[in-house]
Amino acid sequence: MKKIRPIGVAMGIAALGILLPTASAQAQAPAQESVGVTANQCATVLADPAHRGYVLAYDGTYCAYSGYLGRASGDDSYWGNDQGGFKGRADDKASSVVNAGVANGWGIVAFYSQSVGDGGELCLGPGDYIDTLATDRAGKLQKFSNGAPADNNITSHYWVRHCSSQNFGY
Ligand SMILES: [Ca+2]
Ligand SMILES: [Ca+2]
Repeated sequence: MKKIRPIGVAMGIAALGILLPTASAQAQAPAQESVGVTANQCATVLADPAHRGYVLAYDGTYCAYSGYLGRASGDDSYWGNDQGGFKGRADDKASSVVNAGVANGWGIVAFYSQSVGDGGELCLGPGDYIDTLATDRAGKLQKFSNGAPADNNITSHYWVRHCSSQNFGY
């Protein structure tokens, strides 16, 4: 006898839920922000159709949006001036990069430690990203082909068919 009453109450709540679909949808929305945890945004950036054909760079690791430095569908011979997709404040700042280019024969991005393709080279294939330029996946210092550290050191980039140094990120 006592079980009948709770069932009746539950049915009443279910009926109310049908009348309040928006409240139900809000309750199901997942929480996107995690306090104290740095989310890796690089894969999200790569998957965004709006970025297709571009190379993007971020001041912080994991492509944190707050550190967005710019993007370019063409070459940029000097990230330290106001020409091209990367402006002056982008020079020697990048700590994560995304190659959202297409594999059309010129889909590799070659980053250089100095302007106009001078200095060491670090390549990144299309559809790939480096979320931490400071270290490779083994935790070792990630470098340009000339041994210079890659983090906070990119100064120019070119789209290339082949990576002449074969020094790919990670
Ligand atoms: Ca940085
Ligand atoms: Ca540099």
